[in-house]
Amino acid sequence: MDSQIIGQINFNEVDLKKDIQTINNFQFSDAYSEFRSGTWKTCTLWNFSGLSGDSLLYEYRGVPQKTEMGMQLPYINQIIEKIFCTEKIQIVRVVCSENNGLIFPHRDYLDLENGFTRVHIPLMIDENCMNTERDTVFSMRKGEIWYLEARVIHSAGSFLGSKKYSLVLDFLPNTPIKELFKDLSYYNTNVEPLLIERSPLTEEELDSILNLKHLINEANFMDIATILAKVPFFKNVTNETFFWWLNKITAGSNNPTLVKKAKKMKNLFLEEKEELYQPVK
Ligand code: YCP
Ligand code: CO
Repeated sequence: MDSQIIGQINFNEVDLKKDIQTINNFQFSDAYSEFRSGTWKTCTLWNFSGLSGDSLLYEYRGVPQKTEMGMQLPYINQIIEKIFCTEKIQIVRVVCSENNGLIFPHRDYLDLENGFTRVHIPLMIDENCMNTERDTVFSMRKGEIWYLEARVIHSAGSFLGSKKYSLVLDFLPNTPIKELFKDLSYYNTNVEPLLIERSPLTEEELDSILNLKHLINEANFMDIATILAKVPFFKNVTNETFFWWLNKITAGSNNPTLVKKAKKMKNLFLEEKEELYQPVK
């Protein structure tokens, strides 16, 4: 796995709770909704413009401004400013997922020139919130500081009744991990990640998946894509199998519209073309 734990924070629970209560009342953005199923949403705390509505990612030169929402979270700002080299930060967001919400397997920064160095810090989470990276599944724990290797295929979901708030910091591209930290006492690469064991995919399960070609239509396409995207969290298959299955199922459906939809999805998630995004400048 290329993502790794790079540090740990012991939160002041009282102060964190106050900020989380504030976040609960935020109006989250629907940016990148093409990549999600169910509830997966973001709110932008720091960015180039200082405008909360400026919620798509883009590279810029200069220092980040706190948005209206960012300014309302004193404890989270204090933590970021104490631990990290803020001059290397470009964007800070909170990502929320709940109600079995998920982000489909994808690679990030495809629409950007260099991308970012991405750090995740879960603020509220439990072990039913999981991430995949290729053929590995893991759960981040509260307060862990993770380097997320977003350039390789990954996905995430919050299952059963679980809800996640994760602080996502995008630093300048190619920043060596140690150089993200202002206070190196938070840097620690010796914490074992919580890896999730999965059961093997049986023949019957695979047959059931491929037999969805008989059922798939334009009305249930996204539902079936959602079912497929959830399999790698629980069954021992690589997350990239999602694209292989969707291709096989749509090809077997004899509906060219569905084949096209599947191709479009793969193109957007793995091989993005520039014109699909119009970043706010
Ligand atoms: C992000 N990038 O970095 C989004 C998530 C895929 C594109 C969905 O938040
Ligand atoms: Co991503």
